[in-house]
Amino acid sequence: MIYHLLYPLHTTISYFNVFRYITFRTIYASITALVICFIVGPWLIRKLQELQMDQPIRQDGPNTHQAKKGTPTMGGILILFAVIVSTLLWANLTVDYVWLVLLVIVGYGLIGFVDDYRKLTSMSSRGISGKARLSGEIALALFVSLILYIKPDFTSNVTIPFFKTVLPDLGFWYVLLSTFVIVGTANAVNLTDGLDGLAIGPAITCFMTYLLFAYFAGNIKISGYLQIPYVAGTGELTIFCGAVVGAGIGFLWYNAYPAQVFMGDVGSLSLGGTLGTLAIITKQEILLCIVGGIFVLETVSVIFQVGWFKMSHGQRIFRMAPIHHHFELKGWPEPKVIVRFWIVSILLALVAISTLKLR
Ligand code: 57M
Repeated sequence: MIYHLLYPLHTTISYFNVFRYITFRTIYASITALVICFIVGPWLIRKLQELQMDQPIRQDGPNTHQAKKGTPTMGGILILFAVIVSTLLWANLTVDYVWLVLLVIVGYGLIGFVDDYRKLTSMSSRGISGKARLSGEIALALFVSLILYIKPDFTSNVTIPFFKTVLPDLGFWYVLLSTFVIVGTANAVNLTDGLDGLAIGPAITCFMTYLLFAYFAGNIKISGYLQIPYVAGTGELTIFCGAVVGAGIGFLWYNAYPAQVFMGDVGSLSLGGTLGTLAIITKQEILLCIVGGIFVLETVSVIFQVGWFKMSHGQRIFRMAPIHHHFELKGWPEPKVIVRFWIVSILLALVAISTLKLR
């Protein structure tokens, strides 16, 4: 909105020329989202408590989690509200990619909200059926992937990290890859969100990384210099990523150990689905495995645990999956697990960014 209202006035008020710059609008999108969280956060937490939106704590988890009884969930509503308002204020709304990521964050947020609400009304940690949730996730991801596939200026080539000239064209198979990336990332973030700040920390580093990738991919000079695919219009996703980073930091203010609120599936599914969509639009699909390595590690730990548990008729690889519970049961205090996962996430983001030059 601000871009459309104030930039055209730069001919009379020269200062307003600043609104054309993506960097300026990204910074203020972050600040706006952060301030919204500080203003709305306390009210929302009180509201969730009044409505008794308390997270059901499972009995079969680490005993330390029983102390979390009474913590409200669905704090992801705060993240979504801050991101949507800040993006609508600061982004150039004529760019279709902006509406695409807003569609994903709202769509996956709604799926997560229904799941959270069902858990709370049935007072169990089971929500809507796994099949129903997965069907909704796949349907939305497929719709977004098809829109990208039919866009004339969007290619079905996949970027292979470390190889600048290897850009295999998957054709229609790209739609399936894209759907898998979006749904997979949504569920990986969902699995990771099992300790205070454990999901939002790596999400902040991931969105900061894709903020850079979106800026590079949308700038014809920088993308040419780095020899990465130029995707016209992704520069505006820098503003969206800035809003997510600001909202994530704002949410972390309340979700930091000991958490006053959990994000709920409304937060984890929407953040993950949007991160997957950004990886597709910026043509850095495979690199997401490095940037989001913490989410990959958590998901792989579950796959191996459940797979081996079934194959060995009850034996476990980890003390408990996902792997953050394994370290808890090894005696690591919760804050130590969380901060060490954050550190690994920052290292992975730096390595991923470095691959743009190591090609
Ligand atoms: C998502 N949800 C947290 C909160 C958050 C197949 C199996 C691995 C699935 C997995 C599972 O159910 N995952 C669901 C993780 C839950 O957090 C809520 O869910 C939202 C995210 N979707 O926003 O609303 C609990 O996590 C804790 N939490 C915090 N701080 C936070 O900021 O402490 C969350 C956010 C909350 C709270 O205790 O209640 C979750 O863990 O369920 N299942 C598991 O992860 C379970 N693992 C398991 O069953 N392992 C078995 C299997 C694999 C064979 C094994 O290894 O033997 C663990 N989770 C729980 N109890 N709660 C262990 C059992």
